[in-house]
Amino acid sequence: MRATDLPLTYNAVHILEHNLPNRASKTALLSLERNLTFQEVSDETNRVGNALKKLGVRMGDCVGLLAFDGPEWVTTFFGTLKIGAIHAGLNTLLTPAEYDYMLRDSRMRVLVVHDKLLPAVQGILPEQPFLEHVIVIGTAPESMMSYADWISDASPVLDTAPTHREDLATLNYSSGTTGEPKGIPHAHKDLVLTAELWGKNVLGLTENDRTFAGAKLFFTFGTGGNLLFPWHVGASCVLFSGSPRLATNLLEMVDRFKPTIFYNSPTGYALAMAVENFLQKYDLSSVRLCVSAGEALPEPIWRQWKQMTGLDIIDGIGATEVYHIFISNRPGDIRPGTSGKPVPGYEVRVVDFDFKDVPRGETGNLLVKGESVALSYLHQYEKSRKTFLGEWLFTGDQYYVDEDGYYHHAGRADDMLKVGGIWVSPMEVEATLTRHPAVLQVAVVGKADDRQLVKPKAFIILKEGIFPSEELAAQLIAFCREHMAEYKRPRWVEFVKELPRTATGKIQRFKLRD
Ligand code: 3UK
Repeated sequence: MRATDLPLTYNAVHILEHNLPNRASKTALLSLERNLTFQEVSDETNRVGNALKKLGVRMGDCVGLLAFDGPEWVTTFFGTLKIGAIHAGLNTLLTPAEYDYMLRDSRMRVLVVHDKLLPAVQGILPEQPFLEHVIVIGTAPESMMSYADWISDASPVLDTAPTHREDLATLNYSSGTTGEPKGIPHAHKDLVLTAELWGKNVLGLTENDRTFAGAKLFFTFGTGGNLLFPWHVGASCVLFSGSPRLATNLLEMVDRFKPTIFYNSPTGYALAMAVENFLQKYDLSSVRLCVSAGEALPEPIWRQWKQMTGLDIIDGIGATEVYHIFISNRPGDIRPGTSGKPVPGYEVRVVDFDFKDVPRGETGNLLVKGESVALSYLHQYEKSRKTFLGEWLFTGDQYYVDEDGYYHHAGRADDMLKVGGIWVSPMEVEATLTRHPAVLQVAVVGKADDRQLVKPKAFIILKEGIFPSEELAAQLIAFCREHMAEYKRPRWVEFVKELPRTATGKIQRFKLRD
């Protein structure tokens, strides 16, 4: 599929509404709160769209959504798109200062917020220069309107705004590892393109599938994987309003709602396997395929999951700038420990800092080109110029390609270390340490030694019942000597209780550098 295959006037609400002629009464969405058919989602979406219009929202205006995954998230999302407004999906784990930045930066006019998340924004609401209305999912305080009241007398009939396929549909803020959050705008076409190119063509979703994700809908990994892609093929999704950080929450959802496709982060898979006797306690037999993204999936985790559950994990690298996954393993063609091969519809290059292609096997910077790539960041000219290089997106990732054409992630350009003049991927050191039986989680960063030469340092969380000691630290370093080129070994080991992570689970190595 090419963008030009879409009609010029195209609105991504089609991903929902194409199901109405033949699947109106099929359950589209399952959740602990309520289940909805495609018809019910569509009716409520129209009510939201009409209610937004009544507030004065017009094409091109921004509507923010700060909510847990559930029916209202979905109807607000599609209601916003259908009237041609721009949806801003806000991460539910941020601080008031970050929300303040996003509300201003996006020029948000309406915010739909879950009652439980209201405290995180209440303090910054009075000072907002652009925000006009706040709608509360759940119980609204005196001064605000509840979602239920808001849509109660709105009509379930609504015409679709005549959006251009290149009109903006969504805005996501990428937490990143450094600096201000970056607003990443995507067009209506990007949503359906990724659904077709990866969801249908690579993952092989069919209408018989039922998806479930540890990744939340505010993250494009979740919006795509657990909403747009299943609905693009007429499949159903399972939404969970609770925290994915507790592995038992996710396992219970799988046991109860019987999804066929399960998306999670590598950390999520590791945490699930750390739950004692999880296979005896939870029935995972409905699942036919697992997906991992957000960070590289280490080969040992892939193998252990396969050994314990019999299930394959499809690891693919995606980015908010691309909307979704653009290099991926695929069913029947998996090379554990790699990101797989470029997704048809995308082109990738691995280049040096002069933008010359590096020879196969050598590590370089990953560039990607494809029709779902955003055009720029919002209000960030300098960062945009460094990232959106004409047709090519500079991902900031380091990759090498093996002799069989599989793409191996070798860390972020910004996390890579030069040790004795040679590149060391902190992630490779981490992967090695993770194979040691005492290690639960690990992060490796560069630290300057007494001669101001950078060497790797490991921050390690030990498994339960194992305690820090100098002997153990020495053993771990010896383990690295044994399993890697010697220069890559960490020179220091620090045992910690926690590692700093972004809201989407990526280790924030910059916070560990001093
Ligand atoms: C890293 C990976 C190795 C990589 C995302 C799937 O993660 C997503 O988007 P973000 O904008 O981050 C992008 C960056 O994360 N990364 C993601 N996946 C992998 N590294 N292996 C992977 N499988 O550094 C990339 O540049 O938060 C993932 C779908 C949609 C997404 N937005």
